[in-house]
Amino acid sequence: MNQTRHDWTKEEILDIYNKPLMELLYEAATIHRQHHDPNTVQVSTLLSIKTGGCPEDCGYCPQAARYHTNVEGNDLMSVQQVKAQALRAKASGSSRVCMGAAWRNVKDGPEFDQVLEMVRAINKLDMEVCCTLGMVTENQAKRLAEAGLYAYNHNLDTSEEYYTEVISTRGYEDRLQTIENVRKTNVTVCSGGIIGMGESEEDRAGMLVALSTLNPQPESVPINALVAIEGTPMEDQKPVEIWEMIRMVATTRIVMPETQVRLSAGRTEMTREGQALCFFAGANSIFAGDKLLTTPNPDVNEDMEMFKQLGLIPQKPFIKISQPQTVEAADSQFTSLGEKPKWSRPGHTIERNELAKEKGVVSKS
Ligand code: SAM
Ligand code: DTB
Ligand code: SF4
Repeated sequence: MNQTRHDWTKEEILDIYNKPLMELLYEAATIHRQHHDPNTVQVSTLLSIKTGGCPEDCGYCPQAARYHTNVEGNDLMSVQQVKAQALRAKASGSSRVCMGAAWRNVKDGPEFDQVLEMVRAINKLDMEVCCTLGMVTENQAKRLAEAGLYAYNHNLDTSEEYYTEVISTRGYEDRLQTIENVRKTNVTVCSGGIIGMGESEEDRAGMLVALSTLNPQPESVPINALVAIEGTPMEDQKPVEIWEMIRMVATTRIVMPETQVRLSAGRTEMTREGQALCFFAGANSIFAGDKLLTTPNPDVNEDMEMFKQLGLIPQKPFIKISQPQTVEAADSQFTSLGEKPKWSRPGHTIERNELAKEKGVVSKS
């Protein structure tokens, strides 16, 4: 059995990524079988609990307030609404709910307290709860853990070098710091990225170096194909080819043998055969439900039909790590610190992000 390594180099990863496809598939599938049941796939449902109006300038994101996309912003959902959606997700076969908020970072206060109640409510439904709320402090991560959070998603998105071409409102080190803060708790780490943003193969390998050299490696790594959204700086990016996705999934599987590799955004553009090759190459997790956060995803019935065709079975919750205990707010050991951490603001200018911002203003006038 392959040992998990934390010293992968970019050159080694590039060599893997560029292997003849049959060799790459064989190697990835072999490693996959050593560490996982190849017929089981973890199924998560995304829930956008706070949509749009985000102050960040992530060049791929339809929820950034500065771009002129068709996303309609919403206030934070209520705990009751979230619970109802989670029950629906459970009934359709999901073992995990991932709640996303269009925030730069979590701010202590009533909205965060409400999110903690959502975590409590979903954990009590015996489902894995994941949150993706932007940057968090150690205290905030501890409060999420205490409420019963199972996973925290915080993507590195790309290589450190290419990051500055995508986002100017925060630095790579902020992302790493948040992952470190989550690691100080028992909450598992979910961190991955996006392909198809104009990055090079070196950047893809660079992102996998950054993820695989974390110790421990993330328990879950989502690989997203860019969903190119009109109005964002990346609206004209050409679609990711299925072969790139297969290579990226296989390489991720080889360098992070124990992690759950999630075939994430972009599945509406993939055929069943293409997805089957991704599962063969080591993907063992998907987002189900007809919506990701703001964009379409395959219908859940279609996915269940695909599972049946491929002989795949949805993974039960808490197979890898046992269910966390929920501590009620009244019994919490932690208080809100009202911290104002100094997350960085690199402030470099990304021309295409600036252009996208202006384009909307011009077309409106
Ligand atoms: N605001 C929080 C943050 O940025 O961490 C959480 C929500 S954010 C939408 C979560 C992730 O969704 C991003 O890190 C990015 O990887 C992914 N994402 C956003 N827009 C996307 C797009 N158009 N295509 C593919 N992935 C996307
Ligand atoms: C992840 O890596 N992909 C998900 C989840 N984590 C939060 C989000 C994909 C979003 C795609 C664009 C949208 O629907 O807005
Ligand atoms: Fe905001 Fe997250 Fe979108 Fe960036 S990816 S603009 S932080 S919601």
